[in-house]
Amino acid sequence: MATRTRTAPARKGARHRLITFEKDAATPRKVSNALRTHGCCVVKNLVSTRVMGKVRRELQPWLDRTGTGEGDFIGRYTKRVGGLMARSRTVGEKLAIHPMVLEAVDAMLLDRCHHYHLSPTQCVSIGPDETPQPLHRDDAIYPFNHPGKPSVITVIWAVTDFTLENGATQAVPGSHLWDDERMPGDRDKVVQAVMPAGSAIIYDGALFHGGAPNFTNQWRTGIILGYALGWLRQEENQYLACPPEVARDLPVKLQKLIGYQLHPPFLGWYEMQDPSYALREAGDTLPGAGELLDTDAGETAQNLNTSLKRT
Ligand SMILES: O=C(O)CCC(=O)C(=O)O
Ligand SMILES: [Fe+2]
Repeated sequence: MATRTRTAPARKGARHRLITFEKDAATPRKVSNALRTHGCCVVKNLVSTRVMGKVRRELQPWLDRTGTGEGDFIGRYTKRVGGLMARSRTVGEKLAIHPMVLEAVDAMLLDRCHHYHLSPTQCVSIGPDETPQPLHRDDAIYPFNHPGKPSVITVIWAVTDFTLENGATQAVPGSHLWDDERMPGDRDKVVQAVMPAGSAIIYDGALFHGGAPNFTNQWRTGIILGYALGWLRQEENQYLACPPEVARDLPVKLQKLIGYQLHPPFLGWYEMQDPSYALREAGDTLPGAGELLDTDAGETAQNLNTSLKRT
């Protein structure tokens, strides 16, 4: 008897949305899959309120001595403090190198670079009466066409609770797949990353998003940590923000993430050495030029070059 095969109904395009994971369900694979499909996801309570309390105490003195911004994009009722690797030990050790986040970023960026770097590090405190920030793409600082492979992954950590009323980040799920002509319009669904302190929204830098208006009388504080392909210039100048005399005391993993490491084949050298050389105490003599191009790294770069030319 002939078997009849049923034709599967045509697959509709994925309905784009902001998925929220509980901490224990948020595996790097699920997070990176959500980023590929929807461009963003929220992970709730990724660090404890105790950790966020520490972050808040470390950053409050910096916020206190910082004025509000002077433009519609950065916000006229919003305070921004950068240089976070030098200004908050807890942001560096508990947020920037959070293992789950790094594994998810690995999955998103490591097919286009040997390693990635921290790009912007910024505390964003949205004050009462702030108006919406224009929706934008964080990766617009680089001249890549959209849609394309991700070059930037951004994480915004909630230091205070993020609510609908106090300015929880707005995002347009699926917009990371749009071309360069399309801008968010009235028919596009804008969602907000409502989440308790200690949670984070993670998104592809190509996703349209922005700060939201703050209708309350409290400050909404978040921390932006962006990760960019290791051969791109970092958005924030990390070597001024976290100079060698400060970076010297940080965990090696963080030093590397800041950029104190050579990207193969020999990008970013200092004194013809790996830039971690700058973290040593200076001696009286200068080193002889290092053979920076080690064969393995050179091959990696070669493979990357070949695959990049295909994309
Ligand atoms: O603070 C926020 O919610 C978003 C800020 C942002 O996207 C930016 O300044 O690039
Ligand atoms: Fe942004």
